Amino acid sequence: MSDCLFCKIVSGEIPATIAKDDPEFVAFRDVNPQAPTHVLAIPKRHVRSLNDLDDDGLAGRLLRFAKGVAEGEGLAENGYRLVVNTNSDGGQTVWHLHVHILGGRAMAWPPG
Ligand code: DGP
Repeated sequence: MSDCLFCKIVSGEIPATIAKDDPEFVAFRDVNPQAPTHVLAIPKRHVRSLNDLDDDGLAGRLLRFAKGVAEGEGLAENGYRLVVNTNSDGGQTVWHLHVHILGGRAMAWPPG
């Protein structure tokens, strides 16, 4: 989608620090990290939000990809948190489905 920030990262038009890449998904470091490790995993195909996701297979593969990112970042043993902010109350600010992968410190609960 031409005016989507994350589609521009997928196309290389906007630079990002890539953590993991495969034909269907890419993961890159969040520009405003909220934890020692903060990576965003996205489908390369434009999906506006989790509310717009109609592909069960993609959902499963995205989670598996995110798990692989966490393993690659060395987070698997101590643990990590996946977050999918959805629409305004969820705090979504970029309108391309993304999974936050946060780790490197203990996470608080409940989230803010
Ligand atoms: P959310 O609020 O869940 O929609 O998260 C959007 C995240 O995207 C937020 O943590 C900051 C990050 N972000 C916004 N613009 C850029 C950018 O240009 N590059 C990178 N790497 N991350 C960005």
